[in-house]
Order: sequence, then structure tokens, then C-alpha cells
Amino acid sequence: MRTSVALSLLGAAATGVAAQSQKPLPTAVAVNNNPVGLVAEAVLPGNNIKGKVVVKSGDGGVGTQFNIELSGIPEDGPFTYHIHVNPVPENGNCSATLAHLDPTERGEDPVCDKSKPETCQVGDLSGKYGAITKGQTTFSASYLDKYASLVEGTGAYFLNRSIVFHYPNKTRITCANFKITNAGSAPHPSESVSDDHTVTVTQTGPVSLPTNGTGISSAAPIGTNPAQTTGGAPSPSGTMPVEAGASFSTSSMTSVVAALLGGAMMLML
Ligand SMILES: *[C@@H]1O[C@H](CO)[C@@H](O)[C@H](O)[C@H]1NC(C)=O
Ligand SMILES: *[C@@H]1O[C@H](CO)[C@@H](O)[C@H](O)[C@H]1NC(C)=O
Ligand SMILES: *[C@@H]1O[C@H](CO)[C@@H](O)[C@H](O)[C@H]1NC(C)=O
Ligand SMILES: [Cu+2]
Repeated sequence: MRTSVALSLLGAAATGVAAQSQKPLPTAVAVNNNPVGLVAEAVLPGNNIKGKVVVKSGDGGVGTQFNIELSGIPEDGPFTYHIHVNPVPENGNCSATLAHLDPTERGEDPVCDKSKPETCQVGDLSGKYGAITKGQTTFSASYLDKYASLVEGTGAYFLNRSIVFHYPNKTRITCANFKITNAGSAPHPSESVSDDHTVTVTQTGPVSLPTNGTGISSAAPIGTNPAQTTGGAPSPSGTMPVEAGASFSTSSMTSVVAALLGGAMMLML
């Protein structure tokens, strides 16, 4: 009896998801007039994850190049990261940065489909280009995003905002504000539009966590490779080129189903 109630709720929820995914999502505007030569960076305070996010105007002012270098990443990933609406206040409170930068107001649902980055929240960088996978101690990523803007006065402008990293439970781990390190000049809009969709993501460290009970303490020196502390051979650095067009819809559907099942289980208890 309870099971059938749960199943019909599940069915209703699934129908809701299907109806929602058919509704066309708003699309973000591609930016081609970023100030040429502009460079800014967000340096993390380094209490846990260390490193920085450097952003530059793309060639000819087309898009924004993101270069991310991180170390000291805790083991309880995967971690997502986004541009958030507000800057971090003096006291470093990441919660005060409010929600993701979302000038098209598409909201959180459905989950970003990285094969259609224009339909994602502009600030959802890990949604568009991949999260920091579990078990990595360092992370580097380099990609050109067409929708985040370096043009002051536009809704997608983000240099007055912040970048925030999250645990899998969405708790905010660390955050930082962008600071301009090199002011740009007026763009040259006639220059040809580069169409570089290549995303390069490099992560080092063991892919799976130790299962022998010698889990790495979070007090381990930041930036060390856990493989060294467990006596294993150091892992080779992996370089994993990822196509921006790769579809993750299967995994997002799986998580939707898992979430629905989780909800149904709770109802049955
Ligand atoms: C951090 O900011 C949030 C949201 O503004 C607020 O609710 C919370 O009280 C703040 N915490 C601290 C320690 O300032
Ligand atoms: C950031 O700049 C944009 C565009 O100039 C503006 O609309 C927005 O209100 C600013 N946000 C903050 C938090 O200063
Ligand atoms: C979220 O996860 C982190 C890391 O596992 C943990 O320290 C924190 O307490 C969790 N927060 C909540 C609200 O569950
Ligand atoms: Cu976020």
C-alpha cells in the first residue's frame, strides 16, 4: 500500500521532470567585446584548497579564458565551483556571496547539460566544464567560456563578484573575489571569432581512495599526494583532455532518479 503510494508519487515527480525538461531554457548571450588584454584573478585564502583562478579576455575580446590551478584539495569530493552573485565580505563569509551568477534566470533545475553550455547558469563553471573529481589533490583546468562577461555594466559581468567552491553536500569550502591585475583596452570587434571548444582538465593523485582503513587524515600536509603517505608509488600525473561537447545527460538522469528514489524511500519509512 505504502509502496504504491510511493510509486505513484514517483511517477508524478518523473512526469514533472519530463515536462520541465521539455520547456526551452533561456540561452546566454555570447560575449565578443571583452576588453582586450584584461587579466584578473581570484586567489583563494588557502585555509584548505589553495590556488587561484586567472581570467583573461579571449583573443580579440571573444569570450573569457579561465585558467585554474589548485592544490591541497581535501579527499571528500567531488567538488563543484561557481561564480556567485556577490563578492565575499571582509570576514570571508562564503555564504554572503548568495546564489550563482544567473543573468538568464534559468535557475538550478534541470541540471546543466555541458553539451549546451549556453543553456546553463552563466556562473555554473563546474556544470559546464566539469567538477573537481574525488580523490585528486591537485586540479588544473583551462577553458574558454563565451558567456561570462568582462564588460562592466552587463548582467553577466563578474569581476565585481566571487568564485565559490563546494563540498558534495553544497557546503561552501572556500571562496575569493576577483581582482583586476591588468586593465584591458577597447576590443576590436571585427576580429574573427575563434571557435575553440577544447577544454583541458588535469588532475593528479590517486583516482580511488584507499580502502584498507588507512584513510588519509585531513591533517595531512596540504598539497601532498596521499599515495606517498600510504606507501604506494606516486601516481603519474594524468592529463585528460575533455571535449566541451561531451554529454553528461545519462549521469544527470541517474542522479535525478536516485534523488526521486531517495524521496520515495523516505516516504515509505
Ligand atoms: C554569513 O552570511 C550569511 C548570509 O548572509 C549569514 O546568514 C551568516 O550569519 C553569516 N555568518 C557569519 C559568521 O557572519
Ligand atoms: C556587478 O556589476 C554589474 C554590472 O556592472 C551590476 O549589474 C551588479 O549589480 C554588480 N554587482 C555587485 C555585487 O556589485
Ligand atoms: C558537508 O560536508 C563536509 C565535508 O564532508 C562536512 O565537514 C560538513 O559538516 C557537511 N555539512 C553538512 C551541513 O552536512
Ligand atoms: Cu556555488
